[in-house]
Amino acid sequence: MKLLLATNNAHKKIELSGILVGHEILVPGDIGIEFDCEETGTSFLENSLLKAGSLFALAHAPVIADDSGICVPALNGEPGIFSARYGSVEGHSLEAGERNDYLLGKMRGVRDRRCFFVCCMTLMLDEHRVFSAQETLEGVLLEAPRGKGGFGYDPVVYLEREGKTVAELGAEEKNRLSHRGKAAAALSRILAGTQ
Ligand code: ITT
Repeated sequence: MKLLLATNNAHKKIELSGILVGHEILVPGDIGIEFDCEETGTSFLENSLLKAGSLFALAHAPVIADDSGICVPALNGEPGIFSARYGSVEGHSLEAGERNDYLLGKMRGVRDRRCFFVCCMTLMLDEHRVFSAQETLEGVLLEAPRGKGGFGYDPVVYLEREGKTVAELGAEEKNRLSHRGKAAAALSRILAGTQ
């Protein structure tokens, strides 16, 4: 099935295309739609529903939306739903590497280094057929980045069982373990049952 992904993040398209094999993942730009959804929700679920609903209103075709981020218990759950703009000040948005430095700066000297990624993914087949799945990936924050793969916070999140950061995983391995991979796998099962 053709699925329109409500994102401007090219990494999400790449990852999702590797997870939802057999489906064609398009982003708004692929079909000439300019998409910019204001993320005014107070949870990953609310923002995911907002993104799905606003793209569906423009495209009137099956849509998938992903709202994701990283939560750090020692920082009271920060950056959470604000992960994409963490550390940015009005008019100046940080690059991913700078954002990682900003997060590690906040964690300097903090012993509880637990963190977890969250992804809430919503599939909107039509206005009345809406499915959401939310998943996590748990890790610990390193003191310095490691690895070149993935995107965003991947180089600073270490997975103890794998003995690697998320940025040191192969693409397939990340998709198997990740918050996004697990949420998409749940929706893929729903898709298989609804076609
Ligand atoms: P769209 O809203 O256009 O989809 P975005 O990047 O702004 O793109 P989000 O609002 O969902 O998306 O913010 C997600 C941020 O959380 C993302 O920019 C990364 O900083 C971080 N993030 C989410 N998933 C991640 C992953 O798998 N690996 C590393 N960082 C991730």
